[in-house]
Amino acid sequence: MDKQTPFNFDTYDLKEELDRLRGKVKKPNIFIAGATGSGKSSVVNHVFGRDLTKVAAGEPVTRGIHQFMSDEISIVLYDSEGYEIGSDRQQAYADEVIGFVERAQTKGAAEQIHLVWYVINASMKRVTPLDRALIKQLNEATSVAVLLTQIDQVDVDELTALRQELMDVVPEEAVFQVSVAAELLNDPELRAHLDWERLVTWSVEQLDHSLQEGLLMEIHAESEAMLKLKRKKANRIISGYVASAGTAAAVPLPFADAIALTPIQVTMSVHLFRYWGVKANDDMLKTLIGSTIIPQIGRALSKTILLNVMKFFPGANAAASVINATVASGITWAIGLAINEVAYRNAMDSSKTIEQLLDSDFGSLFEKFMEQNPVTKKKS
Ligand SMILES: Nc1nc2c(ncn2[C@@H]2O[C@H](COP(=O)(O)OP(=O)(O)O)[C@@H](O)[C@H]2O)c(=O)[nH]1
Ligand SMILES: [Mg+2]
Repeated sequence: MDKQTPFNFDTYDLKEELDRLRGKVKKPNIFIAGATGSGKSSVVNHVFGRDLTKVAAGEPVTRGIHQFMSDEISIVLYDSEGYEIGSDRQQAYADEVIGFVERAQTKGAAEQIHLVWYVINASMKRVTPLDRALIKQLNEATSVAVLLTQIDQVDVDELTALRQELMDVVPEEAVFQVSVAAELLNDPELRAHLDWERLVTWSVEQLDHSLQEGLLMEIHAESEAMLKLKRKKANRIISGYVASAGTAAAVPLPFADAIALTPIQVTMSVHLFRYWGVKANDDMLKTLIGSTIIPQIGRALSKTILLNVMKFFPGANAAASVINATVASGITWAIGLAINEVAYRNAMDSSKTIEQLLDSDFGSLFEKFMEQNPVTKKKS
């Protein structure tokens, strides 16, 4: 067994690690189509919690289509200038949009349009033949969600009629009725008629696994359903690190007050904090890991768990202070799940800060996940 160079937390370059992570997240390309005033910007504001077209720099990619991207944003947004319904410009718009999307689909995976949100203002009370033709064409090129917006302006019959007009255009599950009107959003009963959450879930599922994380990071998740989706999808991030911890054969295992984290685990922790949008600067993240996570893992590992783990794994040799890949994987898994759960709780209930939650909950969660973890369980 090769011994790794001992990991020195103090000289760990968190900033470099963050830059590397940022560069690695693959960004889904999302195209927002629809008439001027249909509610495109309002949709973006609501789903992402901010107007990404103001935060990011916009570049025209065709006459009427702008691309919005930024190092700080994990999706790329394409907003189209739209057209006045019924104007001559509508056909030109349709040609421009379909031309752009079809061209993009001939390029590499990173440049393709992964998702189209086609916005129709429900209060216009019609789906134009041009809309129908364009949606059909787009749907042959990529995944298209049709958003019926401003539904606070229509009644049930009008909404049903609109859905009827879309029946032969897209599958029913790709039609979403939404509104940003406060009287609907703030009333639990009325809110249940809005498809915001279904839109996000559906959109995430349309994407390749490698692109889902980027979208989930940008989602303005408030509701329990969204936060649970985010928690569940983090498992994929964690398993990536578990796999690399498993290949990093022998890991020096320090005892007692020493540091029980490997670079892989620190990077995973930072990655998860980022994924959850934990608002903390880089130094603060590092301090958090150093002051709350590391000591708790050290304590937990030096207790019974470590003894149990070692009983199950002859490869874990206390005398040599070395653990084998299987144990390393198990520890990585438990750290990942514990951080994920803490971040989830923090998002659910903001009355406690992330520091407080790490202090109060991380240790017991880590122990719980160590006991439950699939790696250690399989062998015992
Ligand atoms: N009542 C109502 N008005 C909305 C809703 N969404 C957008 N609007 C209004 O419709 C207008 C156009 O919206 P905007 O998002 O700018 O559309 P865009 O031109 O497609 O980007 C604005 O005055 C919005 O305030 C909604 O759900 N309900
Ligand atoms: Mg707009």
